[in-house]
Amino acid sequence: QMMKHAWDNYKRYAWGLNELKPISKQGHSSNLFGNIQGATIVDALDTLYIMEMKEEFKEAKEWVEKNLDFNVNAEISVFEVNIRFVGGLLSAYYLSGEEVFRKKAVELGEKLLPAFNTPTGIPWALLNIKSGIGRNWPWASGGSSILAEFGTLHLEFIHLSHLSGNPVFAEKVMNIRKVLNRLDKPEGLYPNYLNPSSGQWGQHHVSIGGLGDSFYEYLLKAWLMSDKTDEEGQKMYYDAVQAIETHLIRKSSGGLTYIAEWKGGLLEHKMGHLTCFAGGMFALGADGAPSDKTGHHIELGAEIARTCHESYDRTSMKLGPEAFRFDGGVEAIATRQNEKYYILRPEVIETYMYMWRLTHDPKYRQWAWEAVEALEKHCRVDGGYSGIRDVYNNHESHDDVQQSFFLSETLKYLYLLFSDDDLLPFEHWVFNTEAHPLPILHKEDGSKEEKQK
Ligand code: DMJ
Repeated sequence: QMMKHAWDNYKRYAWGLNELKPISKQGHSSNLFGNIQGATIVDALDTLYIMEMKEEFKEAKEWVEKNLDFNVNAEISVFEVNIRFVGGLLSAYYLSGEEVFRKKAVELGEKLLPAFNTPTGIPWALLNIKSGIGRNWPWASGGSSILAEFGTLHLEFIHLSHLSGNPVFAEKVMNIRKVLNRLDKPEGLYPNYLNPSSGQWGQHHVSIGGLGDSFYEYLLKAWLMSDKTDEEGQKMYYDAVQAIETHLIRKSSGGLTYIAEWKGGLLEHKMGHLTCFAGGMFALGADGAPSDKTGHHIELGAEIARTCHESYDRTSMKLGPEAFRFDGGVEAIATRQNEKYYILRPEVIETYMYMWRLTHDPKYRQWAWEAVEALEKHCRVDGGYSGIRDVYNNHESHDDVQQSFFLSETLKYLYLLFSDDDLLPFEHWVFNTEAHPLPILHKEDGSKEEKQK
């Protein structure tokens, strides 16, 4: 029902545009995608398929066939276009077997390749897909590329090589690891900034939330997606988690475990909503941890889930803020006005989904249901779903954006949480960072496409 409401309103008011403004009932365009259009359609394809919304899937597919066009003069975010568009198309292909999605994914992947034309091969953040000219975000430390951006291409690019027979995609992402493995890491941690020309770190700012997050996620998932043959990814992941535990994970005096940010050796006792995905990541990685650590990683996931639930529970709207702090006498509460918003993000529900699948503790379904009720009460409006400016207020001030990740992630993770475990089982699928399922490339599997069919 929620998906139908979000989709129908997007269709009615913003069809073919990137996102919907549910209050003003018109399209919303984000500069992350340049003038590539249809982000919500491509991001939602697999959710529609999984929810068996067949009519909607068919109209989305027809739009992709006729209108999804990458021959545009557009400067795009390589990371955002990869996780939403390439990821969305790949999943739609693997789920439906429709050739159009494979072709479009490979075509778009080829457009992204010039981003890697830097002295080190660490890609630019921004790329003009017509001219092939790249650059970095002007705000990034010393002209650096961002860890969570160049570190979140791996899963999609391995599949692009697999589906196109062209090894170049895989070579580009494997080279990123080579550069990282040559560098000294402060206390074993990965700074968020790396200069693509010099190959040196920028500011020593480490985060498991924004700017760092999905780099760690993709190390673990690269190993899982390789059917546990990618030992380099495995080692990088578990070594990183060890350093994170030693230097970033702390317990508040009230007993809440949290992941702080690290700035040149000093801790900022703040955790972002984005960081909450890490509960699910730790639990998903528990199985591959050294045998004496398996239970510990599950426990760590459970503790992060509890802390993130508290960040929701301590607001008036029962929806979590963008960031919450553990200093100045507060715990799991946002103290700055500009950190009190909620933009329909998935990470807390994502962690509940992993914890539910891996433990079957009913509290995760209860917590997810609390979030559903809060979404229905505060975010649902006539024209779709909107983010909220201040979750501590008793009255909603809507931000008027229905983010495409609400359809691709938040609603999909909720649906999976209340479905049986054999819907997209973890033995066969990994989810990219936008919740697009990609099949595990099984060792014995010469022709995986055949198997999927
Ligand atoms: C999504 O695009 C992805 O989950 C990404 O990893 C982080 N930001 C949004 C959702 O919050």
